[in-house]
Amino acid sequence: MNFQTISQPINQGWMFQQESSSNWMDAVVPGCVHLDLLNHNLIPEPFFGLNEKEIQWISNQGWVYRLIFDTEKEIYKKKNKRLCFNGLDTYANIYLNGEKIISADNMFHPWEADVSTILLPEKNELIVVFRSPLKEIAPKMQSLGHSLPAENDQAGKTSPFTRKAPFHYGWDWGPCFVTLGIWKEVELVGWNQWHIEKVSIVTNKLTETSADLEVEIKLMSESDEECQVAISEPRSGIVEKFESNLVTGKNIFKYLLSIRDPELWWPVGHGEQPLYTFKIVISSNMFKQECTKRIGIRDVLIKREKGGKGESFEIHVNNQPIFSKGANWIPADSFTTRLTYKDYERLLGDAVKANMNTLRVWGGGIYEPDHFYDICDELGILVWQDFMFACSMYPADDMFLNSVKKEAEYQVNRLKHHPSIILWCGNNEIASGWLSWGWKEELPASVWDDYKKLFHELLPDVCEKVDPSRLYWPSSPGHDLAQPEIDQIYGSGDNHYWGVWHGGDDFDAFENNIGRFISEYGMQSFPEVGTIEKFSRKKDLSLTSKVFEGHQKASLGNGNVLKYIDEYYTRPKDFSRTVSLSQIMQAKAIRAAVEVHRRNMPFCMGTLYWQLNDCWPGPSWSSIDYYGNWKALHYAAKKFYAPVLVSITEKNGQVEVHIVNDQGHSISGKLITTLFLFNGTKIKEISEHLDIDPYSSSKKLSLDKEKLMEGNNEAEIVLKGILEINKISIAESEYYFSRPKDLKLNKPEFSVNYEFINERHFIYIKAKSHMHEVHLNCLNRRGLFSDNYFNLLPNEIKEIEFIPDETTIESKGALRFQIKSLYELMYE
Ligand code: BMA
Repeated sequence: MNFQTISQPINQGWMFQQESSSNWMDAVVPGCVHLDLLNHNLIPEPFFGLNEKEIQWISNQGWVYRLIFDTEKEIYKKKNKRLCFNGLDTYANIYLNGEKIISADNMFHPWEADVSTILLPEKNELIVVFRSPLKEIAPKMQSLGHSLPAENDQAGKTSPFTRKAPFHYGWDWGPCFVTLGIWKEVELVGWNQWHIEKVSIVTNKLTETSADLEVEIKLMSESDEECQVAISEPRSGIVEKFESNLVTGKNIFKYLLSIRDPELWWPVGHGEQPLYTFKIVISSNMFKQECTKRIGIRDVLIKREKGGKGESFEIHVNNQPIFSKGANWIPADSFTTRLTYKDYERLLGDAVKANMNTLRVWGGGIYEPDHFYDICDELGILVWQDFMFACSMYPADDMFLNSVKKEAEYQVNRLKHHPSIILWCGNNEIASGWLSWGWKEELPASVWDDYKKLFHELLPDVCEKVDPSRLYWPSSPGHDLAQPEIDQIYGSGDNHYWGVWHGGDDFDAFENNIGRFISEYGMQSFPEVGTIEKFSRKKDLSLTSKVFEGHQKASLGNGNVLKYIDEYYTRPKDFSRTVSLSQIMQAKAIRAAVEVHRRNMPFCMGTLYWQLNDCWPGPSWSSIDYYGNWKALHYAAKKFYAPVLVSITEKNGQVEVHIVNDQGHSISGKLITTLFLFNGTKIKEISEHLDIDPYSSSKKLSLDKEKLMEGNNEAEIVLKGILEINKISIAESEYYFSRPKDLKLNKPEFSVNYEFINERHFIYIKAKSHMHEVHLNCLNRRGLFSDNYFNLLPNEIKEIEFIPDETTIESKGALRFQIKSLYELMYE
């Protein structure tokens, strides 16, 4: 039996040229014009120096892509032939053999055309003519009479009018590269009598003993005929066969299936991630067609219960409240088409390595590719999914609304089977912008009516129709499903807290700005010197060089990083130390925030810092830089997001030790709280047996600070809390009573041993004196350390494993490590 539908990839052999030129050059599809020009050395490396500015001309031009291709015989024989562009960025007319078949204006959904009558067996000419997205919009804007806010847009503020990744136009952590191109795969699809358009599998009802699923198959047929539908799934043992009748036109088949004693999908840290892979085979007289769909079975609910100032915002998975720990995700490259599966695997793996269980796909980027969500399903990462609207007001004319409708329907349909996705969110910070950033005062009220049409009518309608199982949350931050009249309320819904960084507040301010779910807050740092060297010449390695400033996109800029360094640390003598210290400062800020949020569980049930990753090398709020290097913050996250946290704080003259347990089981252990002088002398030790409830946060110890100190100098004291089970430490934390710049740090003395055992690299550091913020760096190999940025007391020995990056080429010779601490950064 032959396959009913077959497809031919149309990605090889493309050429491109500037519109007015006649010089065809090889192109890579999927790709974009910037990368094609780079491949031909026609533009300089976009991230290097100030090259960003030099290549802005690209987006003002028209670009043409062309392919001559033969149709595969089997496809040509098919009665119906469809050409499908899975993604076009963005304004393009497409011609096949001289006939216009597609006119595209939205990068976020596929564009298809029936080419049955145009396609030739050989030498088809396919031409894609891209128009400049900037020039396209300029006349439209003029006729509007007012502009729409788009503060991050560095290319003429046209971005709100175009359904294209907002960050392409620049952001406060990324460059402006307004790309054009065929950014997703192209394929030719052929079939005869019938064709599967869509398959969806949803869980209708979930009880402890069974999961009731509904499989829906949408088919188009050109005849009435009998068919058989076979559905199988190995994990559950499902093997079912159904007899059906196809009718001419649209067919929707629905089948109810039940999985007995389903294995439930859980976020990482709370259980396993079993996935069920369904195979659906449809066969008629002469043909068959099959497809697969992988799902996870779980129940998800965002509990919004009234109380206090407003409503809670709690993620419940399988009736279990989950404290959400993670970060905001931005596109991992300015040119996303060159990202590989491995890039996604590494970044998402790094999120889990740092004990994260949630990522927010932020609305200024792209709807990520299928494998992003597949990997999240496999790793147990919960995904907060924004629609791609951020920090701008948007038009709502019929054409725009229709375009968004098509985009939203496509994306929700594409993604809804992923167990990892927990909610749909309309936009990033647009309600805030209108209500608090002065937009309301400057713009006509009709702009707010347009907002309503998009985020309170169109998008919730699509979600309700296509995926009623998830919450649609109109905007982040938000406190209500209705169009809001006031901006965020701390104590209701989700919050973005930017008093630290944008508002210049001290880190203590996190304590006074706790919400029910904090979906953004952050602190900038500089990426490591090796990363900066990739875009700078030696002479540019300074905070005030044009190149370094050119890579700093935030308005408060490098000065704000220095301001925070100055508040907590002593400013280093040179650039490289300042870079390292910026990371230590950033980690300190975010740790302060997360510990506050976790201590306040269950009032607060989620914390996502801004931002996990970068789209290019430069200063930003990320914890992992563009090249995948972990900043100090990412190492800190591994500790402050650990399932069990010891958190020490001061309040009203009391020193408090809190324990947070994110696990579903209770803990019986010993909390040992010890006050040390930096010279190693133990001033006091309090040891207590504790029973800690599952999913709990509680104050376990409260000590009068004055008594505790016994008159010792705060500047040379550290309080250490260790939670032990059977003499093994499961969580520990150190607390210093002064800001680092006021601590009495001495030049560290230590010895180091290196061992290579069973192909593994171990480093042992034995401290002879107190060492604060000890950090290791491997000088000739990329890799990760099992721990980094830690403190040691005299005579403490720390074992650290170095795990080299498998993908980098083995460098010759022994590994060389550099070990430094805060002292060397501030005083040498
Ligand atoms: C947030 C985000 C981004 C921005 C970040 C840092 O509010 O939504 O728009 O990059 O702040 O300013």
